[in-house]
Amino acid sequence: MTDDIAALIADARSRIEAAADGAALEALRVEWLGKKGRITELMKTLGAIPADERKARGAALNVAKDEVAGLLAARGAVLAESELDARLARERIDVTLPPRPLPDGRVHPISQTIDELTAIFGEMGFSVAEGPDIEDDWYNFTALNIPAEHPSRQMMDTFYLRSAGEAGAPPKVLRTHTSPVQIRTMMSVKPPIRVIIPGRTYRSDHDATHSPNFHQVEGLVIDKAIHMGHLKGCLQEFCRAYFEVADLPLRFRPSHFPFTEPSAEVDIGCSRAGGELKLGNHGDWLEILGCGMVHPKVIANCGLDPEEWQGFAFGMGIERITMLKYGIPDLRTFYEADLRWLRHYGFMPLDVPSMTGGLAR
Ligand code: 2NM
Repeated sequence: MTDDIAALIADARSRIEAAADGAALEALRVEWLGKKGRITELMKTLGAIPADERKARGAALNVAKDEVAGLLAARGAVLAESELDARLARERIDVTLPPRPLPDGRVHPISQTIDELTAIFGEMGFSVAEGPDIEDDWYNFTALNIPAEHPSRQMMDTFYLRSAGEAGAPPKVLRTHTSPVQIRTMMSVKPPIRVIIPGRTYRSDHDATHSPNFHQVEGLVIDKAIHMGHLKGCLQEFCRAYFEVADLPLRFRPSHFPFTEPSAEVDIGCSRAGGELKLGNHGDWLEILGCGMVHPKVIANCGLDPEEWQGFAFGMGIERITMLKYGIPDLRTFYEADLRWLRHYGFMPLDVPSMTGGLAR
């Protein structure tokens, strides 16, 4: 290789290695390899030199061209990497920072409890079902084995709609429990069934401890050979997870509901010493929910064969279990939309309950 070409490459090398950024490098590419670049111009002079020198010089220029192209590419890669490093350093975010607290909005305790119930029962394989607030008499009462003369059907207790029903049909009702959704589920889903139904319910009842609209969660399991052992295990698991007391004792007392047989009411262990309620194994009891084995008539009303399918159901008031867990003393405050109350008892929107490591965080 002739000395002038070797010097050319050395010059290119030192200039390229000193290029500070992509723009400087591109200018060098044009200066050396562009249409009027230094190597290109030398190529153009080949025709004017003697034939015996031309071949060797042409080859040397091609080597120089490849060499310079290689130097440009190598420097380009180095610059791209350091530019990426600089950008990563500049745009660094600390993913361990907690989310910034929002100034105002809070999740209402009722919604929080529904999210918690969904997490606990979700872990046990339950899904969530929903249904209409305005129900047919049949779904709300008849299918549930509640007879025509039953007190819960009285105008005194139930909101009836004046003219929403078809001519001749009984008037529609605001659902008095979420059980009609269990009926709808049994009629539309092929067992096995594991659902919970949290939702708004209505009763014509208004005093310090009753609201005309309140919230319930009911659960339903239908499968082959389901028995009261499953019912007890499931509700014990739920109560201990929800109230976050690992050895919380449960007491099952015989009771009566038209839609279950046998039926039971469930108490959890507590103490009321000193006027302060404490949950746990302290000798006293607090009623918390109702449950039972779904009555064979109810199963048959839904078009299922009670000889083949059995199950259990349960129901509880969401306000009540929320008041117990979070120490909210007055039912009426749930519906007052008082922002000071919500700031005190509400939950952060990103504080979504999950069973990872237990509910307590
Ligand atoms: C309760 C208590 C006991 C219940 C039963 C049913 C159905 F549809 F399966 F028959 N739904 N909900 C039930 C049973 C509800 O609430 C205190």
